[in-house]
Amino acid sequence: MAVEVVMPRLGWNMEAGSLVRWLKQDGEPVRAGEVICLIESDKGVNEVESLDSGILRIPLDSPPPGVEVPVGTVLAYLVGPGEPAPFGLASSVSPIAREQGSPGQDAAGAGVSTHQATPATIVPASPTDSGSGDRGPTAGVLGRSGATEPGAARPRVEVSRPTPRAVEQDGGAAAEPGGVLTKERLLALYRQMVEIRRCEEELAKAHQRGLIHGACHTYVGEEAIASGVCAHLRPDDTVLSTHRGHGHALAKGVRPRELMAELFGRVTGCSRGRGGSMHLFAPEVGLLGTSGIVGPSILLATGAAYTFRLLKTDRVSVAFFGDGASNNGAFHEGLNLAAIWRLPVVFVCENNQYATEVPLNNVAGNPHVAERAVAYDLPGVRVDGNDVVAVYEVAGEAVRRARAGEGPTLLEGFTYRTRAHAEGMRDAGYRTRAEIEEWQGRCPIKRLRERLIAGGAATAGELDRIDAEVEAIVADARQYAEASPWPDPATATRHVYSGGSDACAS
Ligand SMILES: Cc1ncc(C[n+]2csc(CCOP(=O)(O)OP(=O)(O)O)c2C)c(N)n1
Ligand SMILES: [Mg+2]
Repeated sequence: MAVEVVMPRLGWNMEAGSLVRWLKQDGEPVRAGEVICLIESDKGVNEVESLDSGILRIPLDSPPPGVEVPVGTVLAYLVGPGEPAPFGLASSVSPIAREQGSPGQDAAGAGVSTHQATPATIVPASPTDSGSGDRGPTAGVLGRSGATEPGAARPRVEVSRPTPRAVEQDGGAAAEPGGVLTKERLLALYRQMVEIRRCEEELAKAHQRGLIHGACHTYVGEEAIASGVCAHLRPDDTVLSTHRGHGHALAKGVRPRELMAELFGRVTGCSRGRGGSMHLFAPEVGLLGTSGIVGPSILLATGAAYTFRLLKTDRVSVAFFGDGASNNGAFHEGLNLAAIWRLPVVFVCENNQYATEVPLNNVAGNPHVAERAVAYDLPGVRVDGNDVVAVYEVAGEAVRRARAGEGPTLLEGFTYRTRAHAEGMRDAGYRTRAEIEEWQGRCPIKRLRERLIAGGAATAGELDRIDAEVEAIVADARQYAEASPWPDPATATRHVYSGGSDACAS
């Protein structure tokens, strides 16, 4: 099916832009992640990466270079081999104008390409690994630690909170959290990473069309870390995350529908459409929040761990943060406090080597973040953050330690984001295309896929089936998000203060 290539939104308030030139010719094959054209907007000239693979077909009536057209205008198509180009069907109406209307028509992302294989050591499934889909105890999720059932103390909530998927068991979760890596668990890790990737690609497309308001920092390339860590967590364990938090939310149990609806600003979103990309909350699955402020996830997770200690539970708290945050004072304060009180917290630094455009190597006396653990007398472990099996293994030990009362651990996942810092941002000048392409080749999904096939743990057909199932879930989520209602403007001041006070409504 032909995929539209549109005038992308580059910058949060860009309304129109013009083609500078195509970097691929009509009829040339394009690989997802390749730069296909240069676009000029009021922010300057940007390279634009394709989100799909296919053969580029540029209609004769495509807007020529230098002519300004609205964001969302169709510029070209990507078609499959032998597929005719749908010239003449192109709509020149900006999807921004269509926003209130019918759901989007986008095709979903490209297939998984081949890559070097590393044989895996696969542990056979034990008879007790029956595939029940149960991720652990759920009865206490809403009731433990005296937590208020979401909505209960807020009489004027417009929509009910979504059912936690860990409770609903929709097939996206492994059996008990953690444990020996059986085939079932490996497939669950694969599914989780594909789900994150496909959601991010769909969100990037929606952002390009101007359908997502505000910033959108994708997690493409880093999926192994959220997936490998959260696979050990129970629903009543908690996660605090960052501006790049979509993957953490999904891995902790937020469903694609609620994630997408939130980014589309709809009332069915996990934060009821009031938070957007950087303010995702789903306490019912243990997502205590993502945040646009760099650093506080470390302190908030330390606080959650202190609560778990005071309540005498065995719950575990996880802080995800970037390499940039490791130079924030919160890092020192959080790790020090957690160390002296031996709190049940796992600090997970996602070292993608840049803080926006600043290389960690330039701003850290010692860029090996895990080595800083020595200063607090904690275990510090650096792991290949693009190897989900390696992440799973080190995270398993860190979560075990925390749950057993042995104290905190600092994990550093060494990784890379293969898209721009945020959607629409220029992605040149501080890193090279060659570097990006090298890391695209280390894609954690491709790596696990090849490893599973080479090790005989799964067939290509089994993995293709998972891809197709996820594709359908993500397409459904996109339609659900677009079809969902906006929050009622009259309710804008609700939920600002705790207690559901109506005093703020006027
Ligand atoms: C306290 C604070 N300082 C600065 C910023 C601006 N800012 C937003 S994202 C970012 C880079 C963060 O880098 P890193 O922690 O490595 O996370 P990454 O974006 O690489 O995932 C910065 C500096 C901010 N949001 N909060
Ligand atoms: Mg970073």
